[in-house]
Amino acid sequence: MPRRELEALKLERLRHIVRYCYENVPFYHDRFNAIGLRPEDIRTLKDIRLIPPTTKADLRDNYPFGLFAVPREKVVRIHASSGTTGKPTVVGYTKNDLEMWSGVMARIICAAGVNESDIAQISFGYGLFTGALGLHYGLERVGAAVVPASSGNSEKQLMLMKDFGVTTLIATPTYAMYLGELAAELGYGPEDFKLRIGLFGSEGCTTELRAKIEKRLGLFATDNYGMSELIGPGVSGECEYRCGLHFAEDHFLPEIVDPETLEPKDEGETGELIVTTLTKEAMPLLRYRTRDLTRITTEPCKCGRTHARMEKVMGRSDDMLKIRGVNVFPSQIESVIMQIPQISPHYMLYIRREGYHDTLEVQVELVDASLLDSFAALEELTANIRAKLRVVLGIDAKVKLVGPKTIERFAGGKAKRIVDLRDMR
Ligand code: DLL
Repeated sequence: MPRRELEALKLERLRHIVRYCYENVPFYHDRFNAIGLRPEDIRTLKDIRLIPPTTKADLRDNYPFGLFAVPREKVVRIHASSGTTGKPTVVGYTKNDLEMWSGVMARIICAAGVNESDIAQISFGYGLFTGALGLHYGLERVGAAVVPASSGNSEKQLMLMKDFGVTTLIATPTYAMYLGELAAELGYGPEDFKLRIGLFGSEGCTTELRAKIEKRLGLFATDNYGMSELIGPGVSGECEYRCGLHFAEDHFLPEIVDPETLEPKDEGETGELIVTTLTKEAMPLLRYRTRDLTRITTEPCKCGRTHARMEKVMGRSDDMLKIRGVNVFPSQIESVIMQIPQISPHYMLYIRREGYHDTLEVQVELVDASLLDSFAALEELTANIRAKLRVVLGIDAKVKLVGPKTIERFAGGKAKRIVDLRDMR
């Protein structure tokens, strides 16, 4: 679609969704009223700035279904991702939302070169995580044969890939690299597989790491981006030229702002991505702060697509970490630590990459040194903290107990509790 038409479509959809939110979501109704904003005040795309941003905290405050714009009977799917506290961030879909989702996914899948002759193995975990089902329905829409392998059981993954002649791998880049390593260990080379395309996403990946994965597995990989709150994967994805991720602008309206002042950034400048869902029915969001840092260009792409392109995510404006594809907030860890009387509120997090596997170590400090004398008591406490972390984070962490007053206090400064030792290359 020529950009001029696209801009007109975006405005029409924006005006519709603003009114829809105002009329159907009490949260937005109250928010607008509180500042005297009326849906009809949004006359141009720029007027979007009059609307206060929506944040993860707003989702948390309205947990679980408070932001739904439709009656419960219209919701046909519910997903969730980790929130900053123990409670997940919830998202609902109507039938139309699922149609739209598989549509935007199908675009990314086609843009990567996948078609109905492909056999696609989905090695994202099936479950509340949006990655697996998002890709699943998109691939079926395109006509590829889906192998819903889910994550884990890596030797079997390789066996399926080899025996079924899988041509397309869907995974996080880290897991794809892990599979490549394991294949080499088991004596397989790229020639043992029929892989040709990889669709990777859900976490960042440097060009260097991607090149390594491509070589090991013998495929061509594209990056795709999304987040549960907005829909899941499907928000943007690379075409065969891999010069930015085409944004599904007819469904998701992007803005780039300064994360501190929220002032708009010019095209091409780096800042935080804010997204308004233009067509979602069950849980539309106005100006959602993604916390992802990137920049956007509307320059034409060699592929002919007119949708704007965003650069690979360059970082976050908050402290969220992706560990083995799972979103982890230090505040979640803190909430667990605070509940345990035998340990102090001081902690350190060490994230390492062992081979191609991310590990999280939580170092906590004992309040009472006498506990150090009892191995059994230490073991029990460690196991207890690990179990609690597992419930809240959804992944296993290593827990290391250290003596009282041994963890740095960061007096006067901003605490630097996270040590990310991963070499992303
Ligand atoms: O990760 C959705 C998804 C699944 C996207 C599968 C692509 C493929 P969440 O679990 O809610 O959703 O995590 C969203 O992950 O705000 C980014 O920080 C990060 N992220 C997602 N895709 C990419 C990417 C899914 N391609 C958060 N590159 C987002 C870098 C990414 N970071």
